[in-house]
Amino acid sequence: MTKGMYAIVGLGATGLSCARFLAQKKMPFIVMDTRVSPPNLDEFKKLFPEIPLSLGKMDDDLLDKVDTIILSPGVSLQQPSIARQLMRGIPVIGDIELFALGVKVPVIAITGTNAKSTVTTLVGEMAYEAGINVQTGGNLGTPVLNLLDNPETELFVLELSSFQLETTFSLAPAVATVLNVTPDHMDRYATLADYCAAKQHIYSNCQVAVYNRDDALTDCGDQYHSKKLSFTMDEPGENEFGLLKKNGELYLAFEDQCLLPTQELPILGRHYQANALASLAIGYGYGLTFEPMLNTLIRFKGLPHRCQLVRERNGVLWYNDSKGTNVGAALAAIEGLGDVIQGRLILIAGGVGKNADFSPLVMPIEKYVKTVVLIGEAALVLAAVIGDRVEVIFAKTMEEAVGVADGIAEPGDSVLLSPACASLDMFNNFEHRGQVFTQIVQELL
Ligand code: UMA
Repeated sequence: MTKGMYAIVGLGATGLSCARFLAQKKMPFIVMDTRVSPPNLDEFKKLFPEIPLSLGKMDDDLLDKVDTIILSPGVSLQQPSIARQLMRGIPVIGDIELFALGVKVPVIAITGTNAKSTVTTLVGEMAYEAGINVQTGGNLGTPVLNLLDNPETELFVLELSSFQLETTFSLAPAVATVLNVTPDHMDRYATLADYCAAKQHIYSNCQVAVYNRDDALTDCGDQYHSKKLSFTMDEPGENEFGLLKKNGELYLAFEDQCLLPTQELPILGRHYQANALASLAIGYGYGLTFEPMLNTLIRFKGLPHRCQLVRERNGVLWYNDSKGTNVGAALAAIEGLGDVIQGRLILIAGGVGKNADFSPLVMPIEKYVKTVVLIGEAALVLAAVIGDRVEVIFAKTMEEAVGVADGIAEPGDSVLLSPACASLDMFNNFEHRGQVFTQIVQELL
């Protein structure tokens, strides 16, 4: 086999972007996917009819012949065939590493268990408002290698997952942040410490590290010698963004300087205040001025499927938080909304449980939720954890779940889809789950 041969493992969005990138650079490669029919098969065959393709399993004989593996984030480094190549000393890198080796302009890198898509989008919009030619992408949806083509770009703002960070070595972000760490993907990590270490890897080689003072797992200590900024939901200290009370009003603040009354934020809830503070800290760390950042915060309407208000009907608000794919995200949504609505919540939850410990949900459910409607594979596990603290009702489909919630909700209540689980047992992905929910809710008479 040709020297310098790459194997792209995975033919999802990442794999296809890597194939395009290597082909453009005239680097030799083969492609492998354990699925018989991966999502981009037809497009790949059309674009690269000559490239060898191995489907349906990991082909160890083929992997033995390549010099570098480019691993898609959905495949674990512990997958036996990949672990075997690592033992043989074969480099295993990801698309972010290829990007890092090619990128010529600054990068802001954002990770965290939750809120990373919202904060990535906010920081991107803040930079745009400040007149910078900026592109956002990564785990957010657009593979990073698809962003590299535009020579006008002055700044990249990337959402990075722990999976992507595990195969990244050369990225040197201008600003890096871990927004929060709560258990997720426990089917991929042996311990929370492993998951946290993968996330903290984002700080290596960064110039400014932004951490969350309220979450010790986000703090990298002094090991990277970078400048440090932080955010907190408390009063801010030195080099810190936080909340300050002045004349009875609560403000987003930097050190002792009040910046914006929280009342002027268009999205309700403490979780959004935290996102706003994190985004301000990141933007400030990059050198943005306050004016464009605050303008962005005032007009930002939020992302689809993240605590998105879908409909108000007969005094009941319906929220789609389908992106709540883990316990921490559902917790933020329940507490964030529970604190500000008049009545109680009816929570629709369940799906693929990913071996999660659901017990942190129990207290907020008891405090804010009237009834939990459970769907999907994890329904029984969730029901066992909730016990008889609140009413629990099982539903087989989203349609049934919405119908049940509709029958229970009274004026002032809110219905929240925040599953605390992945969607793949009943839907194509979290977007599909959110779309199905939204459509059913909008069709309610
Ligand atoms: N898969 C196989 N066999 C293979 C390759 C993949 O079974 O040989 C499976 C994986 O186990 C996974 C699915 O295929 O269930 C998709 O994996 P992938 O690596 O091909 O995914 P991509 O389509 O390349 O999408 C990835 C990210 N997905 C994952 O990390 C699982 C997308 O994040 C990201 O937007 C995209 O790259 C572009 O960067 C999604 C995600 O769910 C939103 N991320 C997780 C999260 O946010 O919690 C980490």
